[in-house]
Amino acid sequence: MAVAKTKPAEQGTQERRPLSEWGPHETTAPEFTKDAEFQALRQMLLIRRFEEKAGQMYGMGLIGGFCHLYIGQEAVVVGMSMAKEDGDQMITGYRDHGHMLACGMDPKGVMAELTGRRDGYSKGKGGSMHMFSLDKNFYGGHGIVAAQVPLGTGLAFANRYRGNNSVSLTFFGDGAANQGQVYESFNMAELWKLPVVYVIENNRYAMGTAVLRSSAQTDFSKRGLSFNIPGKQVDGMDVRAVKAAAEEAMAWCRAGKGPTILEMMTYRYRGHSMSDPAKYRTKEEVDKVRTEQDPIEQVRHRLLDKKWATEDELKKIDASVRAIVNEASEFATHDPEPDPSELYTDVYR
Ligand SMILES: Cc1ncc(C[n+]2csc(CCOP(=O)(O)OP(=O)(O)O)c2C)c(N)n1
Ligand SMILES: [Mg+2]
Repeated sequence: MAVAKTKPAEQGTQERRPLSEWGPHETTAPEFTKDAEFQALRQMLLIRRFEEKAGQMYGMGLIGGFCHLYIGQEAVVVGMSMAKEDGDQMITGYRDHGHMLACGMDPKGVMAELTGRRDGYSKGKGGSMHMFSLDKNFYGGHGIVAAQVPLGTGLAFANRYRGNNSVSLTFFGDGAANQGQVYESFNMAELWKLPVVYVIENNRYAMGTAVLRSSAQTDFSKRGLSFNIPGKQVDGMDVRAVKAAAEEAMAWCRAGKGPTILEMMTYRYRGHSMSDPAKYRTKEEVDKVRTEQDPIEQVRHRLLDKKWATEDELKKIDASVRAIVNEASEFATHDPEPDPSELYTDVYR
């Protein structure tokens, strides 16, 4: 038997698709109507500005604990939510503020939870990774990598059982995709034809580990093949491509054909969390994605090119979004902390 001459980590970087070839299978996306472009712009801007503000507030010591920003990945959750129907659920991991906002949760309540205040979604006791809204069909917010995958599969089981025609949108990362419970979930979901779209947000890194160093099969859209679950790679930086793929996947689920996988090729601009100096990648790599693929810039350019908006109108939209975010941060810094008696409520044994 031949003996490997290189260390496992080095082997992992060889014979794999180099980063320069990184990209989705399909690169064309159907056009958006003018209304859809504006809707996508507003929603993505809300997430971007909210996250920038959360980053600043964290730096000022107003937010404590874990805080994982979604900046760069906005097109994924916004495109998915544009295809959503009333009753469809969303569930994700800890990089979750964008999902909450896309579900229509109140930015004030999300920000107040980040600052640990009493009007936060979990009464200030949960923080960044632990918020829920039954009202908006958002099921968290989970700090344990991949824990949301069986839970999201369970939501789909409930939909099937109740015959309500709703779909569970279950989001997780490229790192989470290597977890065992993901494959147990895939098996049951296909066996019982559960209406779940597994959205793998492939942002190329799991903490400081690049996908190419950690994953034997880096095409995550193929991860369901042995269970007969169809998958597709999607340009997760183009909100139009995301919405189109989401519609197709959700129609499949609603037709009773079972689960599907969408691998979103995306990128996070910030570190894994606020404490990550991101030394495992170059500034050039980040700058290249920002300048060539930014999801918000893509929409802005199309609106200007088609003369659907002027620079001035776009600035006004940005200002109105900033005003919503400023109002949320004002609220979150003036809202009182929870009463100490809250220490003894919502505790289960
Ligand atoms: C079961 C478990 N193992 C390890 C961790 C530590 N951890 C937190 S995030 C993370 C990386 C996950 O990366 P990915 O799934 O790609 O999501 P991303 O952070 O890129 O959004 C790890 C290993 C954890 N929270 N839970
Ligand atoms: Mg990742």
